[in-house]
Amino acid sequence: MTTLTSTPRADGFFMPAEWAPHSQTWMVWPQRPDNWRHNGAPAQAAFAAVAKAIARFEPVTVCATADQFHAARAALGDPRIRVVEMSTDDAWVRDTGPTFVIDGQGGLRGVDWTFNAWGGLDGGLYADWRRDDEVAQKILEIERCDRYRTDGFVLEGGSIHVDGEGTLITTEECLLNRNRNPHLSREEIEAILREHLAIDTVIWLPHGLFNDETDGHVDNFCCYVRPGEVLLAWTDDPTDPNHERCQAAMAVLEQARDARGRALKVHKMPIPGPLHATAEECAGVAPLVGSQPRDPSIRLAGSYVNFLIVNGGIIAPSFGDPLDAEAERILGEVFPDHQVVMVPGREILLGGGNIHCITQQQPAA
Ligand code: KQY
Repeated sequence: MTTLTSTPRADGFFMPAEWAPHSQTWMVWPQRPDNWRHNGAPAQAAFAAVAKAIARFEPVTVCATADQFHAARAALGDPRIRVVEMSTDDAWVRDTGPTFVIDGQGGLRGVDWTFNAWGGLDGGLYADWRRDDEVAQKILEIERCDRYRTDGFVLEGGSIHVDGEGTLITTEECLLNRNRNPHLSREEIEAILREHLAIDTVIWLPHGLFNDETDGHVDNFCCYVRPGEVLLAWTDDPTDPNHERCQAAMAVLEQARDARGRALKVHKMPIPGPLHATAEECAGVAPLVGSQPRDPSIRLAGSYVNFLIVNGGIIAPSFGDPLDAEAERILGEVFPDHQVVMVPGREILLGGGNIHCITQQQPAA
């Protein structure tokens, strides 16, 4: 397939909102033993449950390494789930996969951002990440989509959300982090986002959720639910380290105007927990030099905002927390035309993310 030297905007392509119709969702099968306990077995069961929940609404493709192809096929069962062989470093296709762009006339292409494992050698989460940096290209080859490659511009899909009407929301903690694009100013980063996603306005939240190992991805903290309305992770507890982050985000959102000149309506979503891994859960991980530390003292960045919108459904994590029912109620309220399906997310959280992080929607062309 062709690697294009123009930009999506110049060619009339844009990133649609997540609620626009999908042709399928992509996932990657987890197996990395320094991130997933017991060589990934409990995470594989959790990912399979997510894939099966999504498959009730739209087709799913799961990429698995040669080692795991047959195990994944057997565990996933459902014929609406396609399994393809692909070499990868880990399983976060939100961040390693392409950001699909459409032109509204049947055209579908992909943006292949440079991936550096959330910070490269300056706080990144593993080395090396070369196979993960190739995931977007491989997915685009499979789908016969032309590709825009941003050599020299690092970005992960989980660090952005769009409303499909010209506005993007992100965090300074991630996009302005010195371990992503230290050679670029805020204005230069905005210019690249405008060109590659065809957005006009960027809303910068100061931070993401406390202890998020991605350096504050917005998809674990705040998302659009429709144009002009966002859902923000929230705590009223002043002793919670997230309190200041929530207040700072609210201050920005209350002042913001989107690309259409609208003020935003902000819905609040309580933060579960505080959640921590148990000693037993940590003991199942096989650390390498440079792996993320896993320890019960470290608060996990659990969030109900880390859900995926699919055709007619919302696939959201539950945590066995007393707030699970409230989260399901709020999601039902803000998405009255979708069926909310809660899927256990603790095992995914132990690896550092959740359902939105392990999925990548492919919009219908
Ligand atoms: O949450 C994500 N988008 C990725 C998390 C990566 C965690 C690796 N341990």
